[in-house]
Amino acid sequence: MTTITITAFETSPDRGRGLARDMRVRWALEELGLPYAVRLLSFEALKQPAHRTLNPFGQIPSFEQDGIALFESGAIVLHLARTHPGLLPADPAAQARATAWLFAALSTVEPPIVERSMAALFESAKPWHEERLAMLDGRVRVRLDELSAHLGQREALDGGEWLDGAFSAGDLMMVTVLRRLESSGILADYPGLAAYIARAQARPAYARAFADQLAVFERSQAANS
Ligand code: GTB
Repeated sequence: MTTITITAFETSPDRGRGLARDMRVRWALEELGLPYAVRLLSFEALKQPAHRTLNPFGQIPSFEQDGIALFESGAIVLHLARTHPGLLPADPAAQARATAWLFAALSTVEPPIVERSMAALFESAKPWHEERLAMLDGRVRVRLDELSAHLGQREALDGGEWLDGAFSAGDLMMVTVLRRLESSGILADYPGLAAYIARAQARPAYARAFADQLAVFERSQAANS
């Protein structure tokens, strides 16, 4: 087996907050105990042919190992979880449910959250901004209400702390998606979700992944000062 190589921002616009999508791949690698190398790319390098052969959309993260080259953070995390024990249950039905949660994070919960963050970041000067933000907040809250209710049921049923049984790739993905709301203040209205995120962040693998991506940002700042 050759070394796993992933790509990440040379200087992340999130300033080391671990919100860029290499964080979920780093976290999965740490959960699985897999060593890896990181190729850091500038925004310019992302759009060069060399990187587009790995990711046609010119984005991070990508993954390479033993002739397998992947893009899309969800595909990368799923590949890792399927090929190494630790992030998916062995039982086929439980494995399918954990995979469903990974897709739910990416295709049901993440889109309204990303749309809201984009509006907050780039549309604040528009005359219709407040009205649109309120509408987008409402869409996010529908999903948070539903997710919160699900986690509440899990806890009431058997003290379950995660989306379905043990911590899985589905929880890992959901937590990285929810973290994008940190600066919005919305999570303060969802103590159950805030506690769920905090439980995940208390995992040693999360701490290692977070520290590694933060170190990249800090080095980039030191080099530019
Ligand atoms: N669907 C793809 C996946 O899941 O892998 C999306 C990949 C993606 O959006 N990559 C972004 C990228 O490469 C970085 S993570 N953008 C550069 C480009 O498109 O040119 C998105 C991101 C960026 C910044 C913050 N932030 O500052 O908080 C958060 C998330």
